[in-house]
Amino acid sequence: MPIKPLAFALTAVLGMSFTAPAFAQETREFSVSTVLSDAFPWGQAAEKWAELVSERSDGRLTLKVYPNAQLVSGDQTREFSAMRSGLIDMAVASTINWSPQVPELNLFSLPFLMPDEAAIDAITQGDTGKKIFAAIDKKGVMPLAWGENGFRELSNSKHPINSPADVQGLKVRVVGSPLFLDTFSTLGANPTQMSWADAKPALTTGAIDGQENPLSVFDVARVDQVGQSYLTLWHYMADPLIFGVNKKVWKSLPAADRDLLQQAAIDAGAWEIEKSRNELSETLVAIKERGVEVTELTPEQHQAFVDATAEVYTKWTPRIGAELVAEAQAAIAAR
Ligand code: X2X
Repeated sequence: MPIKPLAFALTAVLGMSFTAPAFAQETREFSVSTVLSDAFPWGQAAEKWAELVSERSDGRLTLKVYPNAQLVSGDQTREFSAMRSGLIDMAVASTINWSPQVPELNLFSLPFLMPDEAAIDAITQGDTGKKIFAAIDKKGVMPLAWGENGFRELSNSKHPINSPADVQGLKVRVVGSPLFLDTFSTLGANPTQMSWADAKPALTTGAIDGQENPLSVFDVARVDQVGQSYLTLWHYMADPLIFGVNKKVWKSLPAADRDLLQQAAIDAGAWEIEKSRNELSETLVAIKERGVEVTELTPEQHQAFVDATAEVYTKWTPRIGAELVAEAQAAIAAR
């Protein structure tokens, strides 16, 4: 009988709204999308967020983490759109994966913009970071806090890379924004865009020669086991992580829960940034111990890469916003 469940549902709804204010009692579960699992700092950031939210809400709010971009069938560049439309409630996401929908996020992918960790912080923790959050907000997702995937280093199966000439003709897997195609094409490589889910099989079969990812990803995903024997520490860019919430979900939350969620994201992000930075040197030792040949560039070798990729700025600065790029450069210079 259809009447019964309906009557039951109405009683439940009315009962709930009459017995107590909704914000005090309502138990809610939200989905959180990540690309990498909790074997990686990235997934750990999301789990930490979930843990803090559960603790601080006495179990009233649950964040359920769905790793491996499974909520978008592995297609990580669709995550932002899926969040905006409400298919995903929340995410801890790389700036790279959201950059197709939020052009300002390409800022972080400009080659050699950020020489060190202090430069990342100068952007994310300053006015530029606020402007970037405003751009995300304007595109339909509520940004709450920053985390970090890390400086992305270049690996390949063919030979050590010391100079742009060594990159010539290499088939390199890149992700996300077309900016990466420009960076690698400018260097004379043969870049191919594909998701992380497709990257490891392509490395295994030799369909591609190289990839770029932070040391933590190279290490945990055992990229050395799929023939990537050469790793160059060129620090050409770093992708921060962003904790974000679907706008409808955000608006549905009482102010106290919004504060709780945001503070937990800020705390989880700060925890993860510190942890992943602290683990870097140990990770590098582990990678070297597995026999990977690690190349550290001299200042002159590094500069050759900076010079060779300069034209990426010409094309991408107007797309990102000339003012935003200039402001980021000034913040970095003043760090
Ligand atoms: O796909 C990648 O390379 C990864 C896991 O680093 C991102 O999602 C940006």
